[in-house]
Amino acid sequence: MKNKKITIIGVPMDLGADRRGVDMGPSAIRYASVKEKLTGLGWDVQDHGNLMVPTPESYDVGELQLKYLREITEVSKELASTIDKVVRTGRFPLILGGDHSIAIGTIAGMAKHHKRMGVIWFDAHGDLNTAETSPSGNIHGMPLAVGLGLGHPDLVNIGGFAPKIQPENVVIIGARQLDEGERVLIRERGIKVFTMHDIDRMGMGAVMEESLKIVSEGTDGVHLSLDLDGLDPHDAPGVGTPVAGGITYRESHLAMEMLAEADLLTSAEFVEVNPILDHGNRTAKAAVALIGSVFGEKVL
Ligand code: 6HN
Ligand code: MN
Ligand code: MN
Ligand code: MN
Repeated sequence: MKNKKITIIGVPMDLGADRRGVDMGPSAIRYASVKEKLTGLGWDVQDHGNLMVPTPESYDVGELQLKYLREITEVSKELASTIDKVVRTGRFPLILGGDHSIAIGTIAGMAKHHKRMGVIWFDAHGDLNTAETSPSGNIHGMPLAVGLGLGHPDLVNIGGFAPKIQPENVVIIGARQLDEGERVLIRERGIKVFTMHDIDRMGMGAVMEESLKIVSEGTDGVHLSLDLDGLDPHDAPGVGTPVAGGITYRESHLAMEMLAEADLLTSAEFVEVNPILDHGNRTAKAAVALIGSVFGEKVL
């Protein structure tokens, strides 16, 4: 992050999840002063505004194992090309969601610029489902699989090439709810997962040291995809699919600070903030605090 120029892109996407409200995530994060936070840290911040996302009530859900596939595909393409343009101007893309299906577009856009991209997937979930394994048909449970080239061809082939990322360059941190098909995929592809069990045993410091190695070795860029439900629901109650027993506020800050020190990131997204389910915008405030840490905020 040499030139300290960021472009914020909001994606008010809620077609990938069952519960409405996550489309207000970008507004909640802006309201929690994300721009002021970054400006205060010396970044040149441009806000691209929000992409247009269709309203679910005015569209047909389509295939039940791939809800709103058509609309999500269109928004993903738009996001990928927006990110491509931002990167071409030498700016760091910071994407605000919206549900986690937006990572399909983010990864597609970034993979155009990074042949071997490392990915840090901070999440209670694996997001490694396909239509065949998904218990819900919700595409927000599928974006990491799509990046790996698995899933519906309309999603997998966005940008005209696949796969976008390789399993050996991916690390999942904070997992505590995986579906059976996801477990199989993790074993088959050898994806490194630090579950809550691992975080408890090793401590977040050691988990991050190993994670940074995995995403940096042989790669030419690193994307951070941070689902706020990776945090404990006590610290981030405003998410659609909360799972008890998550990463603490302090652990998550340590992770972000270690990422900042490593200076590896080439893009970042913060997703799944749902203000309707939140208490006093706490989850959006946590997102902004984490954004501060990952972009260089220090106590001393
Ligand atoms: N997220 N594994 C569940 C599913 O429906 O596929 C939950 C997915 C949650 C996705 O939180 O980004
Ligand atoms: Mn909407
Ligand atoms: Mn999640
Ligand atoms: Mn997720």
